[in-house]
Formats: sequence, structure tokens, C-alpha cells
Amino acid sequence: MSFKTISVIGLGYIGLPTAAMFASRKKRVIGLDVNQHAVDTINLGEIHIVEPELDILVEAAVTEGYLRATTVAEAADAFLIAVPTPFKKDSSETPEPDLSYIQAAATAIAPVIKKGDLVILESTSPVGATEQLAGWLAESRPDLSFPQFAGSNADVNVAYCPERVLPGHVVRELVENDRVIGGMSATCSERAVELYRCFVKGELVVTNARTAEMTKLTENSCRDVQIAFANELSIICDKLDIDVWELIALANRHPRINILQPGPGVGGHCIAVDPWFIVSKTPSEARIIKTARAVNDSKPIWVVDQVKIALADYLQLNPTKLISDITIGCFGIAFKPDIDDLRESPAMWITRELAKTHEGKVIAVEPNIREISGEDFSLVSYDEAVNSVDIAVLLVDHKEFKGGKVPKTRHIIDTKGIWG
Ligand code: SAJ
Repeated sequence: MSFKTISVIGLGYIGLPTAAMFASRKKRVIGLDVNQHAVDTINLGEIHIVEPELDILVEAAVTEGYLRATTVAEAADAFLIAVPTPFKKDSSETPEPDLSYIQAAATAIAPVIKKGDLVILESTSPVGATEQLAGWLAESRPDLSFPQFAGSNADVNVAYCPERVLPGHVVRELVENDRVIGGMSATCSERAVELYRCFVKGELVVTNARTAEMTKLTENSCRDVQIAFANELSIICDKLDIDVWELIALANRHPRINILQPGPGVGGHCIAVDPWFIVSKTPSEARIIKTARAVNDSKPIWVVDQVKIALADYLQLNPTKLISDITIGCFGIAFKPDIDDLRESPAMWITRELAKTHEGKVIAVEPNIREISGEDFSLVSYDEAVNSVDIAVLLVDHKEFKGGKVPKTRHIIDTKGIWG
């Protein structure tokens, strides 16, 4: 049976592009979200998030009548859950994943699912979350059978199929990337492959649900560990008076070495979060993964300390100046280059920390953001900052800064090595 109607639950950075992609293949798509503003915006053919090319896709999908958003679940042939999975904000050393959004999605769709439907979890999740989702659905619908009991004969098929797209390239990567398909039974996987075949040109590689869940966590944890290695090197090199950028470039000439780049820390809503999903399940075993998190989380603190050292040096060289006379300029506040996303941004954390603690002025340059309010620092133009800062802190390697004017001060803390 082919999929005529597809419901996408959670219309955020992953759900909305996925919904638009199915709609572009002339599937009837119903987008479900709890955010009325998002629903209204999409129904006008507009988007509430920043992602290249997505606006054109959504406008076409809504205008042609293939995509419609709602806050109330409706019947469909396939349900794709793409809701957030943050971790719980408690004081424990190892943050625990919060599956309440997945549970809420299960509660919302349970009344409308029927025999023959396919339910897919796309949200980054701890191992076992897909089985948990199937458990919640089974509790709500005792009249239907699910794969944890009925295997390939289940009335409703359930699979885990993680996204692995890079923000800023989502529309292209959704189509081109290979995709891991983790069904709870062979039939679940077959049905999921059939669904994604609608638009995915990459390979659809089948495994079981638990392995698919762990694959996604492994990819992001691997990157976190590799970045931690680079960040640790940068601190070691600072102590030993070695240029870390030159060092990495030299080491990377070895045919089997590929070291990533250090920076002010690791940001975003994936790499800084997902490793905890492994650590919380296996705290005694996930030692490198946990240490990498600690190394990356401590890097912004190290950068702030570097600024304090620069401040002391500045005062020593300029004894007539007071600390309150000194202007610190932060170049970049986004979590990575050439985007406007501030989520878990180490650059933003550093800028805020400096603005909170420094007695003088703190200004910031962020080419991808026009205005900012409620902060203790102000956004200024690149030119203004270059000409007025006493201490410059380069935090993001935005294209505007690469090869751009270098601030006129000898006190530069360049966390990305672009003003060398
Ligand atoms: N970073 C460094 N040094 C590097 C590379 C990155 O410090 O050499 C920093 C960035 O500045 C940023 C953070 O790491 O603060 C994360 O950036 P990223 O570009 O590595 O990753 P994300 O968070 O934008 O997207 C990741 C991707 N995962 C992998 O590359 C393994 C993407 O494919 C996933 O789909 C996405 O997470 C996700 O949604 O899980």
C-alpha cells in the first residue's frame, strides 16, 4: 500500500523541511505542531525558521495544496515524529534525556492511527526510545497490535530513522545523504524504506531500531570527541608556545591523520547534547565521551581567562588607563560560521560572561543578526569594532571576518586562527 497522506509531527528545523520535501513529491502532508504561530505562518506559505531554499519549497507546497499545518492530529498513512529531545534541567552531573515531547506526540497521534499505518521516530533519542514510543502507542490503543509483540505481523509498523543533515544545507542533504532505517521488524524497515524512497537519493541502509538510535548518537559523539582533541591541543600549544593551527596543518599532512579545528567550544543543539544520551545510559563505560564533553564545555571558560590575561597585560602597557576605559570587542556570537543560530553558542556565552564581569564596554559584531535586545553588550558594525576595540576576541570564523580587516590592537585572542 502506498503512502497517500503523511503526517509530520514537530515543524522545526527537521520536521518542516521533511514535510516540504514529501509535499514537493506530491504527497498530501499534514504538519502537526503545538506552536500556533508556526502553524499559522506555514499555512500562509511562510516559514518561522532560517534555512536556505526552505521558503521557496514551503511556499510552493502550501500554494499547490500539498502541505497544511494544524495543531490537532488527523488520520494519515505514515506519521513522522521530529520533536525536540532536550535533556532534563536538574542538578545531576549527567543530564538525563527528556522524552516528554515524544510521549506527547504519541498521545496526540494514538487516537487517529489505524491498521496499516507506519510510525517513524526521527528525533535524536537515547537507545530504547523507539521501543518506548511503541509501548506508549500500545497502551493507548489496545485494539491494535504493535511490533514489540507481533513482529512483522503487527497492525502498526514502527521504525527509527534519524536525520543527519547539516543546518544551512538541510534541503540538499535531506535528498543526498544516506539514511539509516531501523525498523522494529523486517516489515517495519521495508515500509520505512518505501516511504523515504519518495525523495531520498542516498542509500537507505537497513538495521534494527536500537542500532539506528546508537548510530545517530555515535556520529555526533565522534565529532564531539574529535573536536575535544583539537581543543585540548590548543590549550597545550598555548602553554608550550606553539601555533596550534600550524601544528594541526602539519600533522594533517600524514596520510592517516585528520584533526579537526579548535574553537571557543562546541555549540548547537546536537553535538553538545547528544553525547549525554550515551553517557546517561552507560555512565561507567562512556568515559572518553564524557571527558570530551567536559573538555569542550570548559573551553569557553578558558577563553574568558585568556581575555582576563590580555586585560592585565593591556593595563600594564597603558598604566594611565583604568579598566573601565577598556573596550572589549567580540567578533561573532553564533554557534558556528555563517548562520544566525545562537543555540548553545559558546561565543554567545563568552560575550555574555565578559559583558557581565568587565567594568568597561563590551561590543559585539555578528554579521548574521541585525538586532539584539536584553543583553549587557551592544551589536556594532564590523568597521566600528575594528577601529574602536582595545581587546579583540575572535569567536566565529564568519566569512566576513576571514580576510577582512584585522582590529587595530595588539591584544587579539583569535580562537579560530584566521587573523594569524
Ligand atoms: N566545531 C569546532 N571545530 C570543528 C568543527 C565544528 O569547534 O572542526 C564546532 C562548531 O563551531 C559548532 C559545533 O562544533 O559550535 C557543532 O558544529 P558542526 O558543524 O560540527 O555540527 P552541527 O551541530 O551543525 O550539525 C551536526 C552534524 N553532525 C555531524 O557532523 C556528525 C549534522 O550532520 C547532524 O545532522 C546534526 O549535528 C544533528 O542534527 O544532529
